[in-house]
Amino acid sequence: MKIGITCYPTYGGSGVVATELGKSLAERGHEIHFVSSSLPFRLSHVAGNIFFHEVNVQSYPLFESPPYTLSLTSKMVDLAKHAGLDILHVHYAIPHATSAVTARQILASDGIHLPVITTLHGTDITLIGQDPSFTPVVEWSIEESDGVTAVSNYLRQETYDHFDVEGDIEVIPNFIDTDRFQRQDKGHFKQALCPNGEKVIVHVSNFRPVKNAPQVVEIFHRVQQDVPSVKLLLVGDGPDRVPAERKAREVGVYDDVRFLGKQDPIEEILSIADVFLMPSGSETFGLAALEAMACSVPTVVSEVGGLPELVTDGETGFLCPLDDLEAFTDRTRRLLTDDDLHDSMAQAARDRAVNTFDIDRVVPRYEDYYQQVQERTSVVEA
Ligand code: GMT
Repeated sequence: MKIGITCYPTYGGSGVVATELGKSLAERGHEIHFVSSSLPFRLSHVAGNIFFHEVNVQSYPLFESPPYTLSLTSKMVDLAKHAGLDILHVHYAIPHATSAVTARQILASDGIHLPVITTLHGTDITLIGQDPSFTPVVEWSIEESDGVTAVSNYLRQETYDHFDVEGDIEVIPNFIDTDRFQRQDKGHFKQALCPNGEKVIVHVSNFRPVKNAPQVVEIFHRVQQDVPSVKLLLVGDGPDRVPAERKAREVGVYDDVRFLGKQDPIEEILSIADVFLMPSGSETFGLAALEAMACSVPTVVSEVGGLPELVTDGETGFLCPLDDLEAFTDRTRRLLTDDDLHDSMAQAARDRAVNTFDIDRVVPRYEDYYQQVQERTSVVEA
């Protein structure tokens, strides 16, 4: 199949999922055309059957901000005409689904059939999509898509609860390459960061307020009261990085916290982790927690959104009530001090990642879905 994929190119779960999906589909013999405002950050190599099409956003004195949605739509139309796409798969509804269904209509007026699949990822539904300035257009774009997928049952239900949407939504969870994401021997790295054999807590996010990064520092501070020999590694960057740094200074743990910034080889950092912390206020899936699980790291996460579909409480990690910092502290402390508990959860986390979320299990579900949508839309056309 010739498949167009649109996503945000920046550091964030939806872009990661879209890019890894495209790379995997290419390995399975499909021709993949990425359409994005810049090269997606996980698309470091371009294979023979992977193409990248940059959306050129035009500025003009009358535009307060350049109309990305329109430029994207035009690029989609152009690509579909010249590459002969079989399907266009867009990630994150705003504005990608809107551009895609508009492109489809423009193409239809030229007699070109292009089915559109929209994957809902998170705040396009749970937060920003519910703003009245977006809701009607999000609803329309979802209903007009030929196929819609959501990354968790939770997100599927949120969509029905908050939008006037009646069409089917297929749940296809996020996935992980468990060959790449597995625990590796990173003794030198561990020695460099933890010269006295300290335990390691890791948090990975884009440091948006929803990730509660300052809470991570507070939990670490509380854990350190009982487990002094522990370090905190914070990976990623975003608006809450400075507040998290401030918090670390305030509570006096700054010397034991390392801010590593945006990192690509996440699996190397996770390979020296003992616990992964994710106290998010909302999380439709929690891809970063899945990456940790694949690297045999037990996770301590908020019991919100789609996280209970990923983390099995007391087996692969712990679910804690939102904002209950004592619960987070207690579970983290237990994992750092009880080696048997830690090791059995580490193994169970890895098993769950491999048995349920491995890339080779999940990507064929997208292929099947593409097939279904193609068949269904061609029947409607006939
Ligand atoms: O929806 C967002 O906030 C952005 C999106 C992203 O691009 O990072 O994150 C969401 O999609 C990820 C991939 O499907 C999920 O793993 C994240 O849980 C989800 N983020 C939130 O729900 C906050």
